[in-house]
Amino acid sequence: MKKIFVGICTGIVFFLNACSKDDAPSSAILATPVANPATEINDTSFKAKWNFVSSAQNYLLDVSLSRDFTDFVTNYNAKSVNDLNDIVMNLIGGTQYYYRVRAVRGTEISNYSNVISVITSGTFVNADTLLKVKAANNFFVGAAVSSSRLSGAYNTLITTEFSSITAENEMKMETIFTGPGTYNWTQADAIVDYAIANNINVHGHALVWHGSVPSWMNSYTGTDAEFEQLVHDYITAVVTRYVGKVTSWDVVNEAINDGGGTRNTIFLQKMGANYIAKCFQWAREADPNVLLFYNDYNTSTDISKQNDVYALIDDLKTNNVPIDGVGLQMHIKYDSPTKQELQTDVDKVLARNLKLHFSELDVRANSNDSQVLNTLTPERKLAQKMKYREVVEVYNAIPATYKYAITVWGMKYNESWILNQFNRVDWPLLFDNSFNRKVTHTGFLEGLE
Ligand code: 9MR
Repeated sequence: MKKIFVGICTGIVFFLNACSKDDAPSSAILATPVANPATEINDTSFKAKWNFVSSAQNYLLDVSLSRDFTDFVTNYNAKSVNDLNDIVMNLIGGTQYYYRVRAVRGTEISNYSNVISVITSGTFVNADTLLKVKAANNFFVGAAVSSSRLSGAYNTLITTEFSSITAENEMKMETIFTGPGTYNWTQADAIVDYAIANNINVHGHALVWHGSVPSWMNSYTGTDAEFEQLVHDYITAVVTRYVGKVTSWDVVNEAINDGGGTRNTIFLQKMGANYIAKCFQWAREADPNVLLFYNDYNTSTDISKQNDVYALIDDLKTNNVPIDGVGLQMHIKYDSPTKQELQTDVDKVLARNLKLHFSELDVRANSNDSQVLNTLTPERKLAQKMKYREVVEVYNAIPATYKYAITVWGMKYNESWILNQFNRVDWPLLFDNSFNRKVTHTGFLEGLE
């Protein structure tokens, strides 16, 4: 009896197996392709690219003028392509396009890939949506850049959206000052030359900052007078090299502590309390026309720090130290500072008859003291957008004579220092990882209305 039962069960399992084999697909599920940023972008064409999908026979490429693919470029509504790229032609110069791709195997069609944004070179049709155009000639709209990110889609974005650049790192002491009397100009020159070739302003960052002291200087064993001479020679060499090419410099960066008080840097220790004034003076001697800024962060919310920053600036002015402006870095959060806090801070700069630079703008959607998000919720996204808008509104409303630039601290989300600093995901900039404009960009534009 038991044997008969086992036999029947085995028969059933065999039967089921046989059925399922007949019904099963002949191979694995067709994977979704990954689209890559366009290359060879020019006025009327670009090369759309994507990754290989195993066992795909061809691909279907969509190219559209709208992100939701409601209006296709002629012949690009599921254009069949047998390669992993396609040169999309007969386009309009300076125009935003989007593409996506699907893989095909027989009658099977995969899901859509990610969407890639690309702007053809030339004059943008919808110029009013470009940051620098919208800001007219009232002030520069800047971006922090690096010498390795000046071509391809970076180049397209920089040259279409921005009128100014700042080296995020490569014009700092740690990069340039390789030893006593020796300098590495390679990256700094590349950035400045790029700006000149593209008619873009350069803001220099930063001559003296405790956060970028070369290790050989930190362990310097010479006298204090020799150390001071090194700093003098450094400032003179850097400013002199870029006379007529760099419009402005952050001369001293972050000299005041969080919570107030003079920051105890190597410069303070070796050169004394007067080091800040000396650095400004040396920069002025090297270039009589360059704009000289003091640059710092968190001054809108840390009121003790705010007081000490403006006390420092008052002291410089009282002593006729050449200072032209203040950089408020603006590494801020979706919910802080408030517009009023920001306005109060800004008014303190204007009251001192100094130019204002929002010099390192980014807006964290994850703030330290709130619940951390792993995906950006619609509510948080809106709050972040509104903070961008407020910041730009405040800046745009100041009198023209005080305006200089708003500089955004990077281009794409995934390249922001914020992600490393806080070791979590965030979306602090204007473009996503594929160079697509985000609502933060819209917030910036709305602030310019
Ligand atoms: O964004 C910069 C990051 O890539 C560097 O690792 C870091 C150290 O050089 O500096 C960051 O930029 C800072 C800027 O130079 C001064 N203000 C604070 C910025 C963020 O730390």
